[in-house]
Amino acid sequence: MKFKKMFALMASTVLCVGMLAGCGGSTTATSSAAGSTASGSSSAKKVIGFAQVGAESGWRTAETDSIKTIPTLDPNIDLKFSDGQQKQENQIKAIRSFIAQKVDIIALDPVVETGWDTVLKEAKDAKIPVVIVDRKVTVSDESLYKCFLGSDMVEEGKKAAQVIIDKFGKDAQLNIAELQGTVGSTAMVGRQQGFNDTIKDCKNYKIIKSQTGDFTRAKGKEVMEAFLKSDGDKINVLWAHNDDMAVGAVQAIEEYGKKPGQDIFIVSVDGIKDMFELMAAGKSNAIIECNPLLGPQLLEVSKNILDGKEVERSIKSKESQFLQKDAATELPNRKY
Ligand code: GYE
Repeated sequence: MKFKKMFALMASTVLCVGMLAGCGGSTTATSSAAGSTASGSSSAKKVIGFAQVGAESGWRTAETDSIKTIPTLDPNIDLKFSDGQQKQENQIKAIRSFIAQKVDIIALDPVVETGWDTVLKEAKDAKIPVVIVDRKVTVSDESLYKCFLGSDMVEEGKKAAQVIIDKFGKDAQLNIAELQGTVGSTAMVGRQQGFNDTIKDCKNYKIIKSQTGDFTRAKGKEVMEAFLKSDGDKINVLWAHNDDMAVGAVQAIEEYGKKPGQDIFIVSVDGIKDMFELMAAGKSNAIIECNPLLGPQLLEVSKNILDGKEVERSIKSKESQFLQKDAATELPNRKY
C-alpha cells in the first residue's frame, strides 16, 4: 500500500515536471561546462536568455541547434533557453523569468510582431539589453531593443515572385495557391508583401487560394488538400512561405494524383535538406534561402553589447537562392 502511494506520488511529480517543461513557460539552462550555474550571480560568466518561438519547422530546429552552440563557442557565456511553443504568452513569461534571473542579455525571436511593448519596457527598466532575432517587433518606442539580427523577409518574397516571373513571363495566365506562415509574424507579413508587390504588374497572375498553414508540415498538407479539393485543376503554382508547408503540400499533391514540380510549379523559402531532396527528385522548383544558423552572429553581437561597443541597428544574415538544376550539387553542402 505504502509503496503504491509513494509510486503514485513519484509518478505525479514526474508528470508535473514534464508538463511544466512542456508548457514553454519554464526556462532551461544549457551550458557547455558541466556544473555551471548559469545564474549570472556568483559565476563570472555572462548569461544570454533566449526566448524561442517554438519547434514548428526544420528551420526552427536548425536555429535552436545553432543558438545552443553559443556556450561551446565561448566558455565565458552561458545560455538560458525557452521554447514558447508558438505562443506569445509563453514567450512573455520567459522574458519575465529572464528578468527575474538577472540575465545579461535577452534575445527574443518573436512569434508575432506586435504586443511586446510592456514586457520590453520591463526589460529596459531592469537595464537588460534586448536583441531581436529572426522576426521583427513593432513597438512604439524603438529604444526598447538594441538591435535586430536576421533576414529580410520582404526580399525573400520578392525573390520567390521573381523566380515565377522568370519561368513563366509577366504575361502568363497563372493561378497561384499561397500557403501563408503564422499570421502576424514577420516571416509571413514580409514574404507576402514582397511577393505581392513584385507580381502586381502581372495582370494575369491570380492568387486564387491563400490560407495559413502556420509554418508546419501537417497544416501545410491539410490546407493544400482543401485547396486541391476545391480548385485542384486550376492551380498552376504553389507559393509556400516555408519549406515545411511545401513538403506537406507535395504529399497532398501526390495523393491527389498530380505531379508536384511538373503539374504544379512550387517555390518555397528556407532551404532545409528535406526540401532540397524533393527538389533534387524534381518535385519542387525553387528554394529561397533563409539562414537559421544565427548562433555565432548572436554571440558576436551580444559580446559587443556587453563590451559597451556600438552595434548596428539591423544586422543581416547571409543567404542565397537555388533552382531545381542546382539541387543535387547543393544537397551535400546543406547544414540544416
Ligand atoms: O521561414 C519558418 C519558421 O521566422 C524565418 O519561421 C522564420 C520562419 C521560417 O517556422 O520555417
